[in-house]
Amino acid sequence: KRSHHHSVGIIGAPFSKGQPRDGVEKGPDLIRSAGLVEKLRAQGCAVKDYGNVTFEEVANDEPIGNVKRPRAVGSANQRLSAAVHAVKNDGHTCVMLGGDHSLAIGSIQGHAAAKKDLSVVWVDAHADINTPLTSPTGNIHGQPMSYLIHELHSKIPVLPNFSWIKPCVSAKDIVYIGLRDVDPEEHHILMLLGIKGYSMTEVDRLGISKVMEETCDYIFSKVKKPIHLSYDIDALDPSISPATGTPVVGGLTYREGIYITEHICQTGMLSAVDMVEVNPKRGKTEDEISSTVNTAVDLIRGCFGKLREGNHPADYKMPLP
Ligand code: Z70
Ligand code: MN
Ligand code: MN
Ligand code: MN
Repeated sequence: KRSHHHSVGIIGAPFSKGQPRDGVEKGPDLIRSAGLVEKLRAQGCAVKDYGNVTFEEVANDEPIGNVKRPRAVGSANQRLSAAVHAVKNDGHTCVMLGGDHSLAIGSIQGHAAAKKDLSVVWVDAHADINTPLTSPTGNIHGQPMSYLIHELHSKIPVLPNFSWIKPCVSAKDIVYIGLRDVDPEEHHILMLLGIKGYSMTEVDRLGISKVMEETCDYIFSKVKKPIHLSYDIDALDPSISPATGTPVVGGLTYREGIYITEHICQTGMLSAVDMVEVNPKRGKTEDEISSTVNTAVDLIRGCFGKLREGNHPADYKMPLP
């Protein structure tokens, strides 16, 4: 199988107000500083960097119930959604660099505005499917899926700056991989809606190759919908990616993490990627930070054709003596 030409549009979202720890807004520029654009070009991608979305300052963003900073999160995601929509309309596979995982609201919404009927592969230690009423923390990065799923629409209260959001994903078009820290209320929602998921237990039981084979059989069982891959760096084990807000032991290995991207790439249906929750301020040493950031870069490279067996250009000519 020949690697095809990838056209990549990168959009940075330096936003942290979906959770309490600062530093995660440094993610986009740090991932760029590790050579993302250059490395993608070196592997044969056409890359356009759209820069970072700018976010408005929101004064008096008081909680609604226990939901923290709803106005800032709603506004930031509305802007991100427009940016992602534009990247998709330009014909690129969109790479959204976060920022915290609340940004999946805008990323998936903007993607869905350009491409009807998406499937979502959510790679994360967490399910991020709390509703505003089930959330134990009020942090919106633990809730983005709840705003996006048709079947949960009736459970979502009105929030300021959230009225532009229209549910755009069906429960049957979602697959989780890497789960190991799921709240009881979230587990109930996953069971109620029959959402497909491979926790770390299933990764252990089946192996990552079977997990990915089954994932793609499942999402392509009716029609081949474009894939939105939402990758939380905390899906990986903290021994590889410690610089993140809520590291959870027992995560994916580097190789399992990369295998997911290689497999999704070879479907030819990858349409948008989120790489979120890289937080340099949570790294205890420079090595912890660079390991986390370089892993994020490698995961994105895996999404766009980099193979561990090696690659070469289709028109490569041997040098002659
Ligand atoms: C918890 C909540 C979460 C990431 C923590 C945690 C959610 N379920 N997501 N870290 N990336 O607050 O809803
Ligand atoms: Mn997450
Ligand atoms: Mn997570
Ligand atoms: Mn490909």
